[in-house]
Amino acid sequence: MKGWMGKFRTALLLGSVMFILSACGRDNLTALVPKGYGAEISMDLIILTTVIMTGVLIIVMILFTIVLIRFRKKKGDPVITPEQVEGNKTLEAVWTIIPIILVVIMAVPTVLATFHLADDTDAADHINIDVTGNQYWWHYDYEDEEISTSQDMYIPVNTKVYVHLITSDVLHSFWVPSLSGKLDVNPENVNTMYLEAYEEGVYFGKCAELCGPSHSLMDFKVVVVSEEEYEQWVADMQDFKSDDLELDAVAQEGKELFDEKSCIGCHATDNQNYSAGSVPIGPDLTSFGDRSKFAGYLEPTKEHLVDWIQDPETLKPGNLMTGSYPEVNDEEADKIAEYLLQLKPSEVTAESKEN
Ligand code: HEC
Ligand SMILES: [Cu+2]
Repeated sequence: MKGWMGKFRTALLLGSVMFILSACGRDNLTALVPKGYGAEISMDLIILTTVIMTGVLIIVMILFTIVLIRFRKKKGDPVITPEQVEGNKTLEAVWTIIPIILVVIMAVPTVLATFHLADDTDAADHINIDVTGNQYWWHYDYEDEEISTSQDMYIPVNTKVYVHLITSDVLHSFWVPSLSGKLDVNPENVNTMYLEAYEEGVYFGKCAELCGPSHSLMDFKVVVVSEEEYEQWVADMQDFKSDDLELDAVAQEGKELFDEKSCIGCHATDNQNYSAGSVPIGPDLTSFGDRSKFAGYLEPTKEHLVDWIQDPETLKPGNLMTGSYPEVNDEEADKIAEYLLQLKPSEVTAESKEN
């Protein structure tokens, strides 16, 4: 009785965990609902392998059940030793060749797709973004457009966008599950792949390589906008000058404090074009007021921002901003926050695309 109860409890526990976890999948954060070319190809491969593996499982289970039922020893049957088939050449050949064929059926399309998605021969005709992974944030340099931004990446819909990945520190991995497969971000060699999104919207990106204590907070967004919106966004970013902003007195003080507290040493607030290989020490804040999230996961509210400026360590352990600037009191943090939230170069924002 006790054993039975134990099993029942385990089943109940596993069942509820499955039920709860099944609600964890987020729209635009799942490879199982592809919204882009690379993700679609991955999905086809997932289906192919799942069908083959399920087929094998079903066939084996059917044969197993038949054998169990047909060749059972019934009451009164004599005890016999069944015919031994060890070393039977035909059997050995069959169960070696069939799996090899199955593996080939799965491997050939997988390898072809891998090369196909890594083919960058037409990159010069498309948008090219140099992506740098940093502990624990992402930076983007748009090559031809000569603009830079961090955390939220803007791309046009139904267009090939090449991303050239490199890291400034440790290994990371760039993954936007709904749009494409993941690709390692290494310190020396640039890895290239492309994104092609089919629908406008905000897609969730993740760092998929354990890179330190705040690895799980190294999230980013890909904001997919229409062709016209993209052009608008690029033009807005190119034209933006934080000195041209009409700031009220509080924000103006915030801007001055941003200099005084040496924030400016690590954060750009005007569109910069970083020469290849030289990336800023901290996220580019040119379009900070348009962010969907900051520090990877925080809602861009004034309260969060004040907390962040005063104590980033608690919010993101191990981040590289902690302890690098003089103390900022409540009032000062408030002013700086006021200023940063007004850095809004464009009407085209993640917010306008959120579904
Ligand atoms: C030593 C360089 C350095 C200094 C100085 C510095 N920061 Fe940072 N800051 C960083 C780094 C690195 C990050 C990225 C942290 C992360 O997300 O892991 C960051 C993140 C931020 C972010 C979030 C950006 C985003 O979009 O995710 C804000 C806002 C910010 N810093 C404001 C400030 C302010 C205000 C000051 C001055 C009081 C300051 N920083 C001083 C390096 C610095
Ligand atoms: Cu990472």
